[in-house]
Amino acid sequence: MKIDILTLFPAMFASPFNESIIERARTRKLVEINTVNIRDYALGRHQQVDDYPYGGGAGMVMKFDVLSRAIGSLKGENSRVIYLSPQGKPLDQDTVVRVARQEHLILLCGHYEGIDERIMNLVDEELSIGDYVLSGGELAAMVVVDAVTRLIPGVLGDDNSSQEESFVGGLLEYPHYTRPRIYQGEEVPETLLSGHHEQIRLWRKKLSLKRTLIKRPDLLLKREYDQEERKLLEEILFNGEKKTK
Ligand code: 9D3
Repeated sequence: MKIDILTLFPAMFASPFNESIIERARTRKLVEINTVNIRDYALGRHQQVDDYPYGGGAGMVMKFDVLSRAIGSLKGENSRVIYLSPQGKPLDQDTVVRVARQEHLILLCGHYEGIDERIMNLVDEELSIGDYVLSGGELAAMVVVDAVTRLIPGVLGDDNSSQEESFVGGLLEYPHYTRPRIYQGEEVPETLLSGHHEQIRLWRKKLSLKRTLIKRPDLLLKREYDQEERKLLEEILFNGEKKTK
């Protein structure tokens, strides 16, 4: 996977891409990430990247000709141009999975009041990372790169991909514990110490369901349930009592 990021602030990307999982994926050539300075495609003495809006009003607008040259120089057969914008579709894991299947991403970051609307003819997809106001598309692009990179085969190790699928669109994670077993009177749940793998599996599943019910009921509604999950949900909802029917 190759990812080109078009930005006026390439320096913002240095440290997030040089740490942890993304750094390792880059070193292992599983992903190639390039930041491209939009200003490199601006002409003239002043390398102007924005201009006053036609029709007047406050703020500046990023120039279409500059962005068009930039995108044109990067675009190939299998490129997907993604514009990070507050007006985009809010990012979710299904979108991340779909985007991660692409061969080449061009991520366009806006940073001014706006961008000349004609750019939309060169954009394949418009993504937001949520309903709050950022000062530019750069942090959003980093979020996309991070979420996508960890799905590239080999990045996390192979046993993770199946786990990923069962989690995605599903439930919140169960609670984790490690040593010490008791600290300041707080104990690790007994079941986890039992060594009964099946009991532990059911305990974890139940706590995933319970946690999702309490913290993210919206996720519970989106999901389908097998027999075992129905039984656990019943136990949660009816406080352990068996339904007599
Ligand atoms: C004066 C401009 N704003 C009116 C409220 C519109 C606006 C334009 C550009 C607000 C923020 C931005 C910069 N944000 C992004 O480029 C952005 C973003 C975001 O702000 N929130 C969530 N996802 C994204 S993706 C890109």
